[in-house]
Amino acid sequence: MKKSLFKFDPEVFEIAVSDLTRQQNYLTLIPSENFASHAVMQAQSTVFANKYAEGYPTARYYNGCDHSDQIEQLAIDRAKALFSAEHVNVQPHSGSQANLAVFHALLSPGDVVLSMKLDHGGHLSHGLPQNFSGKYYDIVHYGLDPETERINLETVSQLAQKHKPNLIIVGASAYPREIDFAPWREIADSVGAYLLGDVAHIAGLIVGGVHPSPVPYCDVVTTTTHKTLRGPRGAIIMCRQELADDIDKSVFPGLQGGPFMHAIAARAVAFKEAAQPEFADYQKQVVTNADALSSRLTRNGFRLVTGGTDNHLMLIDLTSVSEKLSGRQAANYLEDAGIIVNKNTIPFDSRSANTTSGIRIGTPMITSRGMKEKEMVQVADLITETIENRRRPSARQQVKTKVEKLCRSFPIYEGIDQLLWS
Ligand code: DSN
Repeated sequence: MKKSLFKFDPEVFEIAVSDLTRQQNYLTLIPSENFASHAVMQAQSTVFANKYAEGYPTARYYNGCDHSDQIEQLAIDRAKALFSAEHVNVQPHSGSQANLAVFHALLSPGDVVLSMKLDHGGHLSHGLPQNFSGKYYDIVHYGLDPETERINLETVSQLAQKHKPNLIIVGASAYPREIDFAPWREIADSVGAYLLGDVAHIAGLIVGGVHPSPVPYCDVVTTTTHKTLRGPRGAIIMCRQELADDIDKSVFPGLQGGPFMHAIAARAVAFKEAAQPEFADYQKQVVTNADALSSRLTRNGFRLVTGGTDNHLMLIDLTSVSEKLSGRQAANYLEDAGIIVNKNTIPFDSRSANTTSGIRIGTPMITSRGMKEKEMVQVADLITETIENRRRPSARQQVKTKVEKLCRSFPIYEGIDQLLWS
C-alpha cells in the first residue's frame, strides 16, 4: 500500500513521464485541450476517488457520504455563482454524457432535434447517425451559409418553422465566431422548442467576460470542464430551476451510477480558479492571441474559414495551399515538427472527417504557458515554414528544434515532480 507509483509500477510511471515531456516540448494547438493546474490535479488524486456516493448531497444511497456531500455542494455553489445559473448538476462524466442526459430528460425517442451539422462544426452528440443522438432522435441539421461560412439565423428559423423541433441545440466544436444567444431564444419560442446551449468550447471565455453567456436565454446549458475552463475532465449541466429534478434524475439514476467524487472535488477547485481576476485576464489573452495568430497566418497566405476568429480557435482551409494537401497530412507533418493540431473538416468539405481539407487550431494551451502576441507571430511562422517545406524532412527537423527552444522558455509545470514523484 505504501509503495509509490515510481517504485511499484515504473512502466506506468515512465509512460506518464514521457507524456509530460511531450507536453513540455511540443506546441499543442488543439483548442479543446488545456493544462489543468497543480491544485486541480491534486484534488483529482484525493481519497474521494475511493468513495461511492450515488445520489445527491444529503440524499445518498450509501453511508459515509458527509464529506462527499460537502465537496459536491461546494462545487454546485461555485458553479452556480460562476455562471449565474439557477441549478447545476456537477456529476456528468463527460460532455457527451451531459448532452445524453439532456436528451433523456427533455425528449422521447423519435422527437425532433435541430442542430448544427458535424462537418460544419457541430458535435457527435448533436446527431451523428452512429451516435445515440442520431440513432434515437429525428435529427434535422442546419449548416453554415456558403457565402459567409457563418450561421444564418434566417435559415435556422425556416428549418425550425418547417420541422417544429422539440429541441434546438446552439453550440459547436469548430465554429470561430461569436454566438448571440438572444435570437435563438426567439426561434425556440416561436415553435415551442427547448433550447440547449452546448458551450463546451467557450465556457472559459464566457466566465472571463469575452463571450456572451447563454444562461439567460437557454433552458439548459452543458459544458465540459477541461477545455477553455481549464479544469479536470468532465462536464456540468446548468438549467432553470423548474427543470432541475428532471435533469438530476436523468443523470442519476437515469444514466450514471456513482459520481466520480475526486473529479467533482477537482471541478470545485477549477470553479474557484475561474472566479479569480487572473482567469478573466487569461481569457482575454486567449482571444487576443487567437486574433494575432489568425492575422499572421492570413498574412502568410493561408485562408481561414470566415476570414478569422472572434474566439479561441480558427480553421485553416488547406485548399488555399494546395488542393492535394489534406488535413490529415498537414497535421502529421506538423506533429513531425513538434506542433500538435487536429485535422478538421471545413464547411462544404469534399473530403471525409478522417481526411479533411482543414486543420483546427486554438490558443488555450499556449496562452496557459504564458505566450503572448509576439510568440503568436513565431507560432504562425513555424506552422508556415513546416507547411511550405512539407516535402523536406530536414526542414521539419529544423522547425522542431525552434519549437523546442520556444517551449523551453515557457515551461508547463514548474514543480511537477512534486506531484509525480511523491
Ligand atoms: N472532442 C472535443 C473537441 O475536440 O472539440 C469536443 O468534445
